[in-house]
Amino acid sequence: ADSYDFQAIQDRWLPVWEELKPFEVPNAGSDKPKKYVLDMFPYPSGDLHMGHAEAFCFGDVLARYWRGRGYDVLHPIGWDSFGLPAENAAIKRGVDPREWTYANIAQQKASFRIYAPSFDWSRVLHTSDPEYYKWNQWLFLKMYEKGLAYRKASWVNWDPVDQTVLANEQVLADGTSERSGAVVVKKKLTQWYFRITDYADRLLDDLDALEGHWPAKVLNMQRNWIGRSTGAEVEFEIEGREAKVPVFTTRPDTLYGATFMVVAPDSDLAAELAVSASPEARMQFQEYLTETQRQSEIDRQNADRPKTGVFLDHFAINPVNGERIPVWASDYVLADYGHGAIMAVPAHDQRDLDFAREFELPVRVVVDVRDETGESLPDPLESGVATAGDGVLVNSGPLDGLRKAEAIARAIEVLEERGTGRAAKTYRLRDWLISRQRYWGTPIPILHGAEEGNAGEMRAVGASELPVRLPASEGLDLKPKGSSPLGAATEWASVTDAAGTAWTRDPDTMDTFVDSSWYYLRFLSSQDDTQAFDPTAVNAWGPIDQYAGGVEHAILHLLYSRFITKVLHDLGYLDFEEPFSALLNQGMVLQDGAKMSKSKGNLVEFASELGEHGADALRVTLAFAGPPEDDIDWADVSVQGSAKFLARAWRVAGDVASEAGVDFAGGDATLRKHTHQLLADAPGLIEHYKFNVVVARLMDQVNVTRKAIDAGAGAADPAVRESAEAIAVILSLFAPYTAEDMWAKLGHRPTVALEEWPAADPALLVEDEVTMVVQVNGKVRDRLTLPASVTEAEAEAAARASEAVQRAIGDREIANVIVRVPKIVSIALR
Ligand code: ANZ
Repeated sequence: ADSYDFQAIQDRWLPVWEELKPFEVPNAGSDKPKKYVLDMFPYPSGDLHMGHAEAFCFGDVLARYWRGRGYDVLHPIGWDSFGLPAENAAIKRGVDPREWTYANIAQQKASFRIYAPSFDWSRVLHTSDPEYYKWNQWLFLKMYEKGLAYRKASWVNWDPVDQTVLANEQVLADGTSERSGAVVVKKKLTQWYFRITDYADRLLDDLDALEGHWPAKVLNMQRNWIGRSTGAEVEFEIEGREAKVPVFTTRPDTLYGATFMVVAPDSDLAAELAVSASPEARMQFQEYLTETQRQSEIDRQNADRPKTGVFLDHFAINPVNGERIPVWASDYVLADYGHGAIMAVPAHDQRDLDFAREFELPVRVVVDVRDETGESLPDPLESGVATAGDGVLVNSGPLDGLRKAEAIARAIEVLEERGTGRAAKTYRLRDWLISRQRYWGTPIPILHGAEEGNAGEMRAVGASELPVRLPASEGLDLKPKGSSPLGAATEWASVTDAAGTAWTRDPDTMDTFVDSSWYYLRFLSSQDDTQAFDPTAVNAWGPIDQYAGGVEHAILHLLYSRFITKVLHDLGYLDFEEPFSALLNQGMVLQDGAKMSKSKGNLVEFASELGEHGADALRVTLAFAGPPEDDIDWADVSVQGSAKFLARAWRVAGDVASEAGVDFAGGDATLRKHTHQLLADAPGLIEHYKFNVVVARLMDQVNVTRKAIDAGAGAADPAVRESAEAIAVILSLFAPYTAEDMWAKLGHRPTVALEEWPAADPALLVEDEVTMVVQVNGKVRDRLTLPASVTEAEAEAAARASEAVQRAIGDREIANVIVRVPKIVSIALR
């Protein structure tokens, strides 16, 4: 017998598949139902690595599965090919980012070719192609028209190493840059934003429908990121200032206990109040502001830090009791949350209490909070502990005697009656900062006035003038310096319109998360130069039925895609409002418990593993290592073990001695039952991502079949063929080459990948059994083991036939029988 040789098998089938192109599906599809299965597209930073191998293996298992279940499956691939790493690598190596990027794409494509995920290659896209980013610009202009793209000057997160702004999402919890690791500082710049905050409620509320379809962890991360708080907006008058100042509070019930106000030092209000403060107060404020700007956002939110602040030399009027309260500035109040100013209630808010104790400001209890014994909690001023819990309102005029929740509602009514406040919500979510001062991205299609007559004016580039092409990098200094390298491309930047007026192009490029926020739509029309996507095709295939990718994208990419999908829905292009109906987050591939990296010297090279073991053994190893959500330690797996299993499976197919098309009915019953149980269980297991269990079941099936050949039925038994065919079909999800070769050995034509799964015959399945209790006059007399599918009549008959039951009945007459299948039969006697 010939021996299993993965290389020969790969060489045999790759050209056949490339000829057949079995995974290309037309937009129109066929009359089959449709599934759109997508893996998060790769970033071309070098060759594929083990993380890619894993992610693309799992996505491919699902794509192949749905094909086998009779669906038309769209499973495209593209490259997320703009972005900082390409540019930084290019600067380091002195090469053109374009060349570097496309060379890496070519290398990844070559690896994918061997690894053989079932992609529809006809739809391939690269976001750095003008044919793609033209539509990024189109999207930007749509957003601009709708007022969803706007420019404002604000404090931004600045990465001093990469010399670029970062979205909040790109700043890690320790205040460093996700990209460079540098400590992020604040800088005031005029930037482009997308108004994602307009969609905060929908982005939050629509998560509920994804429950059970997305990992719970991701849903929670999204919810926390949006961070909706409900409460009230209260307007405070400030003496000597015309306009009132709103504050956001979750506790309007505590208004009578507001004994001072605190303003964020870096807010416009603080700056304005400082101007009309005494010279001394103004100076102190200036110093304090400088100090504040050195603090990271994380430090400012650390409640344990000693409180600092300065008096702003102004007083506010509490709208409910007319009390005059001092206005302070302190860094624990953030400029960009709520209204950047708070009413401080030291008795019931710990940060306010710490501040009041530091600066000897009054503390007034307005909620009587008690312990379990009914004793009032000690006075916060003395104990140093603010009382935040539920209680009864005191010292609060019309709110006295109410409990917290009632008092919140009543306080809002009082404010509304007086016109000094209202119910309000606030969010942690900020608008999406999309401009970057870097070269390798989509140019923003906006022109700025460049002569006296149009200075300060902005104009959108006309749709017919798109794309605004990125100029060649030659001659541009790509090194980060705080302003975009494109500003120096003067020939590119200067535009004269038809009327002879001079304009200059916006030099910034777009955050690459714009590119990836809608790419899944472009796969339906990747070659179409007349529209971003074909709405008919997109609505026929979308939303994505199955999305797969890393949990590192739990917030940024998924939130932005959800937002842009909702915008495109509102613009009338999409029928659906959520892009990803189901999400699988795969774990990481580790080595000796640590993340693989070149610097740690523990990198397992995908290319060398692929060369040594072949695609199938790698894929089976990844699928078998554990639940796909868990991390895989490459030190603990056995690729050789997978290869041995594949060889065993392959030999079973080679040994089959019956003809293709033989009637399975007369085959060995035990083996047939085993095969049909596998066919019955595999779909549920795959749909619940239990790939490792399915591989284990395949291993078991191979062993059982081998035994039947050697010891029992023999190679000519039809049940052996039936099993081998089932193995080939299911194995094709994990080991497409081996399965294809088995399929050919079994006398079939390629490709097994399009073969529909044989149906499990219910008659051959071991039925689930249940225990049914039989009672006579309320006493349990017997327990019967019956099939779970038992009918009422069958259950009653079985109960009456029981000897124990007959003994209990004796010669008395039956008055009534109640049957609740499959649990209980209750017999009442006269
Ligand atoms: C008065 C009050 C009394 C408050 C009380 C709390 C307890 P979350 O839940 O995070 O939304 N706050 C409002 N804007 C702020 C800002 N820009 N920087 C720092 N703190 C701010 O918190 C809302 C509460 O945080 C608000 O309710 C406000 O303090 C404070 F017994 O108002 B509260």
